[in-house]
Order: sequence, then C-alpha cells, then structure tokens
Amino acid sequence: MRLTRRHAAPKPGIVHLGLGAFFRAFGAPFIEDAVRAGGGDWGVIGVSLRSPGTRDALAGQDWAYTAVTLGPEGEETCQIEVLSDVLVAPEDPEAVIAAMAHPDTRIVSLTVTEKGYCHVPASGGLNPAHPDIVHDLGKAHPVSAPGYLVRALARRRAAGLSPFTVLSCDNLPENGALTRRVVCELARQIDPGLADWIEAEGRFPATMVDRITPATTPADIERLATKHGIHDAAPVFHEPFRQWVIEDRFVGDLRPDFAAAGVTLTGDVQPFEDMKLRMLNGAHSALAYLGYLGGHETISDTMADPVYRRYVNKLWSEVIPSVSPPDGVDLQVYAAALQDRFANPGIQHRTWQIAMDGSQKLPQRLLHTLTEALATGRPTDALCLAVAGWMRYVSGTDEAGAQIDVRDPLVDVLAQAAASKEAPRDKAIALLGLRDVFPAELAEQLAKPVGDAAEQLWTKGVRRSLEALRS
Ligand code: CS2
Repeated sequence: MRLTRRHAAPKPGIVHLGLGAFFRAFGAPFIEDAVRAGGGDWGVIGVSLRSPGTRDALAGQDWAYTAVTLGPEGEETCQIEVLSDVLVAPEDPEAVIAAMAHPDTRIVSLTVTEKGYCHVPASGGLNPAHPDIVHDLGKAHPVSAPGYLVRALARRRAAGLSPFTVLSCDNLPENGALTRRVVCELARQIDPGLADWIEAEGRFPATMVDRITPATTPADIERLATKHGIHDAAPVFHEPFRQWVIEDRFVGDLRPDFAAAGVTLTGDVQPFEDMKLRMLNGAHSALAYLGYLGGHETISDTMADPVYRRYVNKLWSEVIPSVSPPDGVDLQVYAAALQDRFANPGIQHRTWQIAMDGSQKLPQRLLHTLTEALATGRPTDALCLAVAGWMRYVSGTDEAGAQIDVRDPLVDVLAQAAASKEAPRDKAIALLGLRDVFPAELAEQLAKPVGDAAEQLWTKGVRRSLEALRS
C-alpha cells in the first residue's frame, strides 16, 4: 500500500524554494521537530523551481514521505509530514508569489544550490548578465530564486505587510549577506524604493547547514519497499549526523522553536560556516575530483583507498590553520569525525554528484583557504592538487580518454579554456584566467603551484600524483 499521511498538516508559515532531497532530509525534519516541541503554525509549502517530479511523486501521498537514516548499523525510517502543499513554479508562478506574499508566511527558506543565486562566485554580487536575471528584469513572472523573492517582497510592501525573513540554507560564504546583496541589487534595478525598504526592514540570517544526503536512486526506493514494506515514491536517504546553526535575526522575532529541535541559535555563524565549508565541503570537492579521476564511484570507496585517506588528512592539515574554530570545538576531533562520516559505507554518495557545479563551489571551499595560506606562507600542496584535479576534471576526459559528463553552468567556458592550450601548465593558466572564479591576484599566485600540480596530474596520473605528495 502506498504511504499515507497520519496527521493533518500544520497550517503553513514557511514557503521553501528548492524542494530537493537535501531540504526534505534536513530542514523539513528539523522544522517538524521544532513544531512538535514548541508548537506554532509552521507548516511548509514546498516550491520546485524547475521540474514537477517531486510534486507528482508526493501528491499521491498527501505530501508525506519517508526520511531514512543510513547508520553504520543499519537503516531507520521516519515519516515526515510537515509539508502542507507543493507548488511547481513554472506551471503557476502566480501561485508561488501569492503564497510568499500571504500574511501567514513569515519565513521563505531556500535550498536552490550555489548556482541558484545568480551571483558571480568570485565577488558575491548579482550577475546582471545571467539569463534568468535578464528574464526577471523584463517580466513580472520570474524564473530565478532572487526574482521570486523580489516580486513577492514587492507584493507585500504594496499590501502594507512586513517582509518575510529570507533564510538561505545553501553552502555559500556568508549566505545571509550574499542573499541580501543579490536580492537588493535586483530590487534596485526594478524599484529603488523597494530596495530601500528591503534594506531597512528585511532580515537575511546566516546559516550553517550540514547533513550528507546523496541523491535517491531507484534501487533505494525498491529497497525501502522490500526491506521495510514502505511504498514511497519519493523517500530521502541521509546520514545520522545533522547540524544547523542559525543567526537569530528574524523579522518580528517570528520563527519556529528551533532551539527545542537542537538547532544552535547564535549571533555569529561565521566560525561554524568557515569550519564546515572549508573542512567538510573543501575535502568533499577535492575527493570528488581526484576520486573520480582515480576511478572511484563514491566518497566511501575513495576513503577506503589508503592513498586518498592519507591525502585528505594532509589536506585537513593545510586547511586547519585557516579556520578559527567555534568556541569549544577541537578541529582535530572535527576532522576525525569527518573522516568517519565520509567513510560510512551506508552512504553511496557519488563523486560525480559532488563534482557538479565546481565553478560555483571552488571559491568558498578551497580558494578562500588558499588565499589565506599563501598570504602567510603556509603549505598548499594538497590544496593546489585539488584545484588541479578540478581542472583535469572539467577539461572533459578522464585518464583513459573517456568523456566525462561535466555539469556546471560554465561548462562550455571551462571546456574552451582547457582546450585552448596543449600543455597541462598552459591549460591550468588558461583556467586561472576565468575571473568569475579566480580573482586576478590569486590567479597570479597560483600560476606556479597549480601549474606544477596540473603538470603532474596530466603526465603521471592521479594516483602517482597523490603518492608523490609528502605528508
Ligand atoms: C556536497 C554537499 O554535493 C556537495 O557538493 O559537498 O552537498 C555536502 O554533502 C553537504 O554540504 C553536507 O552537509
């Protein structure tokens, strides 16, 4: 029998943009726990900004679904019922704006991935040439996340309502400030008065979000049915660990009782964010590129290979000096825990999945760390090899000459830059020339060490390059 809802949905108070597996495995269960512990009308209207797949799968289940914890000792299931409706933006943009502008909506949260903010990764400002932004400037019905935020905020201002709190839950540096910047820059081009109002009244708390959530596969859905008897068309699968740190700055102080659900509410998210982006996501990206090139399909396979395990520990030893830890956190202990989380064989997290959208991820995951390490003369060999790994990957063929299915908003630009030169070092320098990713000064500093790493990778191959790194 198909899964069905057990309780009525809570009255909605949150609209969530980007109804992917990550939000359903992370934000939604946290909100459900907060409502259970602290009450309040905080049901969630989920919005898919692109495709109807999740809506179609969840519609027959009254928006309920299963979240499966993949622990080292087995699987545990939990039914999540906090979604009260799902909208598909391209089918009915007006319904999405109306939901966001509704007086009951007090928070609009986002997991739209890095590229969904339509910003320039190297600077954090809005990319005015982005095709979705060009579209949204000309049309009343937007396609981009910043476009929806601006149009819905305009509607609230016209109705005399206060703005909603905008809660970015993506892995971006200073995600709250970045979201505020792209929204205000877009609003200013549409109506300067609106931009002034958002700047004065709007709230964009920073967050740090953490739970490893691989994409659900047909085999996962099948296993849930055969092993647990649960017939769910859209379950999500995740690791046991979860951590959410939120800057406690909401419009009118209106929010779920997050603390009751175990969320850390703080005045300063930055130390948590730097630690997580640089140590977890930085290592994830490094392992994704180098692991993929070495023939590893998942992160846990990559971690089972001693050459990579040694490499990632060397990488962390280069990253740790650039991180000011949150109070009471020992970064060596944090790294050891990451090593175990990455090695969890229950999590089949594909290197190919993490390798996606590298042009949007590299700055906050590896380049900020590199900038600081270079300024203080600290070692950067493992960091530079990670950047060279990305370059080798986006050049489009693996070591056996097979085509790589590179997914990145800049895929064509990256392929052209890599193909414009013959020698590996020159390819690396051509890629360092992409100003959307590498600031000029950093590119100049990286020319020699990343050029050397690229030379090694292309000529000796990934395994020998990893082995050649001194620990
Ligand atoms: C991963 C993240 O896909 C990726 O780029 O690095 O999704 C990672 O699994 C999460 O940030 C963990 O919290």
